[in-house]
This record gives sequence, C-alpha cells and structure tokens, in this order.
Amino acid sequence: MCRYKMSLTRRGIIMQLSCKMQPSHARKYLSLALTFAVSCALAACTDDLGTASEDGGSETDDATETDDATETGGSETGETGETGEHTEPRAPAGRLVIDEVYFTGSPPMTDADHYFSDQFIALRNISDEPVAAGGLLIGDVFGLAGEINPGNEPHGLADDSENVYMQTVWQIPGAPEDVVIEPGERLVIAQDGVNHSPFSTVDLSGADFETFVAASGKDEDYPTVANLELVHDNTGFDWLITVFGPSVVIASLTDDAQALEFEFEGWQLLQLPVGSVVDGVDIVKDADSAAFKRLPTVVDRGFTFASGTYTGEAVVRRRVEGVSIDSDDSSSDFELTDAPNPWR
Ligand SMILES: [Ca+2]
Ligand SMILES: [Ca+2]
Repeated sequence: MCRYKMSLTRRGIIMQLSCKMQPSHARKYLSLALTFAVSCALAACTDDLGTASEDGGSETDDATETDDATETGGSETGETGETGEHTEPRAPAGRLVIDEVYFTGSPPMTDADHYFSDQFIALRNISDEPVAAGGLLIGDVFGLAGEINPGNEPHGLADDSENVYMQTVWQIPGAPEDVVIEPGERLVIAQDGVNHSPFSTVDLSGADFETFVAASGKDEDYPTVANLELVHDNTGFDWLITVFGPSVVIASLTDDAQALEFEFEGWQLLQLPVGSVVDGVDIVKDADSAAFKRLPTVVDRGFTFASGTYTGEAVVRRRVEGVSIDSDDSSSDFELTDAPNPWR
C-alpha cells in the first residue's frame, strides 16, 4: 500500500509519500506521484489545488485497487478483464432486465399434478459492463391476473403512475459489488433450488438464489443454492408466484426513492416509487385481461400472458440477432415458450 498527500503552504507545494510495500511497487507509485506533481505545476493548478490533490489521490488509490483486485478477489468476481483492465460494476438501472419468468407450472409428468415448485425468474445483464446486483429487490406486484372467479374486478392500483404495490419482496444479499453479473450473463432465482425431475424437466440445482420461506416450516432450504432475504412477506409455504400470471418487478432503492408500508383491503403491501423500478413485466391471465394490468404504463405499457395454467410455458424476452429487446412494453418485448430454460 502506498499513499501520498499534497498540501499548499506559504513555502509551496509539500508532498508526503508513505509506502508499505515491495521496493518495486514503491518506485512505481513514487513515479506516479512525481508525474502528477510535475503536470500539476506545469498546468499552474495551484488555484484549485484541493481538487487537483483529490484527483491525484484517487489516481493512486485506483492503481492500488487494480493491484489488489488482481491479487485477491478480482478474478473471482470477474472484475478484471482479459486485458487486466479493471471495470467497476455499475448500477442495475438501464442494464439489468427481467429475461424470463416461468410461472405456469409443469404439465403432469407423474401422479403429482399441479406441480409449481419449479418456478423460476431469470434476470439478464443486457449491457456491456458488469452490474452490481447485491441489495437488488425482486418481488411480485399485488393483484389478480384476471377474472379468475366470476365477478373478480381489477383493484385499480395501476392507475397510480407514481408507485407500484408489491405483495412480496425479496432482496439479493450483500453489498452491491458482492453479486456481480457479467455482460450478457443471467442471474437465476428459483422457487426451490433443486433438480425437479421427475415432476418437471426444469433443473434448478445450479440456480444463483432460491426463495426459502423459513417461517412456514414447510419449505426446503437447499444447501447448495444461496437464499434471498425476505424483506416483505405475504408468502404462504413458499414464494408461489401465481400460475395465472404474475407481474414481477426488480427495484433498487435510493435516498430519493424509498419503500413505504401500504395497507389495502386488509393486505399489508409494500409501496415502491416508480423511480426505484429497474424493470417490470406485467403478466396477466389472457388477452382479455388488460384491465387487470397491475403495473402503471410508465413501467410497462403492455402485458404478456401464457395459454393457460400447468402448461409448462414461460414468457421470455425477445432477442433479435442476439440483442435483447427492451422497450418497456411487454406486449412486444416478450414471447411465449413451452421450453422454459434457466440457462438460455
Ligand atoms: Ca423455496
Ligand atoms: Ca438454500
């Protein structure tokens, strides 16, 4: 480690350099510091020495970070590219999207029908920079998918263009950079992180995370798949996203976009401002269920749907010549598949 500090005194610029490292590294940082000091003097930057000094300081810190990343966890998190350049993971907004939602449940393959423990949601980094996903929220939006029973009506919360109203919300554990999604890569979230054979063809034993509802006493904690953290709980024995069509949101809170508890018709919901929403997909029961859209049009102008429950169908984001389509309109951004695949 090596740090230097510059200060402006009546006698001129004082530079202090302190190093605790191998001599070859020390020479490198001394050279960096001297280069900066000379260029600073040539640019007559004494008027804003404070700023210049900070810039110089961070330059040194960056160099140190690069070395640290290479020596310690850099290759693990993939932060250091093949060229050795250090690419800082970026915030999810505008980069991370919901890529596939498998919700309908498996067609009967054994005596067990109505099998839905194989549900999964896949996110994808569609940018060309790594994304820091630790702390990201993921949940399902409150409300029915359509007229499930005669007389069901929409709740009208989608008319609020400022907020979305969540039923259950989970959080990816850790600090933002603890979970990095590389460009083009997916992050898979399973209801249960296990191979669902023979009840389903979906194998989620390699999922990145699973939803484990400890309080129910009926959910299984698969040891090889990390658990999401349950931050707003309207689950049952597990996080069953409705097989009729769930609306799913990923969100990232900021100082300006905070979550609020919201009581509605006896339910405790979590209200998230639309400014926190990173991506959302409105999935309803069928083509005639537009009135049951749960998301305001500012988040999703359209909606998508499957052909029925227990059909083994998923909705997956369209790709054209390898490029994922994201126009905030699920009617055109998603298509139906009868071959759900966490690893596509
Ligand atoms: Ca589970
Ligand atoms: Ca687990």
